Amino acid sequence: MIPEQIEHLGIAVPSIEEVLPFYEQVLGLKCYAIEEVADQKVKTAFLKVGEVKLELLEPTSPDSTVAKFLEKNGGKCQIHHIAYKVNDIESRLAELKEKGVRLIDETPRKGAEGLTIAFLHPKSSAGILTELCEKK
Ligand code: CMX
Repeated sequence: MIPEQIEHLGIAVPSIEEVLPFYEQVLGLKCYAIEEVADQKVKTAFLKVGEVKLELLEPTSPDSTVAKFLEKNGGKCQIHHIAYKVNDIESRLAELKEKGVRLIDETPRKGAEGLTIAFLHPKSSAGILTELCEKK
């Protein structure tokens, strides 16, 4: 499987509002979308750096996986996942499964920005939560 490019970096943050001034006023990036992903219990904010996006992830509930992740890391902002752009995500997942990679999503699902996504378990992806994304 050769990913086409990094689609986005997911960064867990306790509060989007508190960190946005760094990205917008210091780095000069522009937040072009804020979206709530209800089934993941997160609010997301997107900024573009060239072709790559940053996805700021704020938990909307204490039982969100992102809330758990933040709690485990002392409540500090931290890189949460890397998302790779792929084509034919179903075939990529089948290839990875064949190689013994543990999939969180056996079947792709809809994620933020209408992308079709699937996560690989960090225990099976060198300790970094890894997402595959396809724009269908
Ligand atoms: N990166 C690396 N490791 C992670 C991790 C992350 N983001 N999240 C959890 N882990 C590790 C934990 O540190 C833990 O490791 P140890 O056993 O060595 O302590 C292990 O994975 C299990 O962690 P846990 O706290 O028990 O968490 P869960 O098993 O309940 O969930 C995971 C972990 C990855 C399966 C879950 O977070 C998940 O399903 N993630 C995919 C969906 C997601 O992240 N959604 C939010 C973003 C949505 C979006 O981008 O729109």
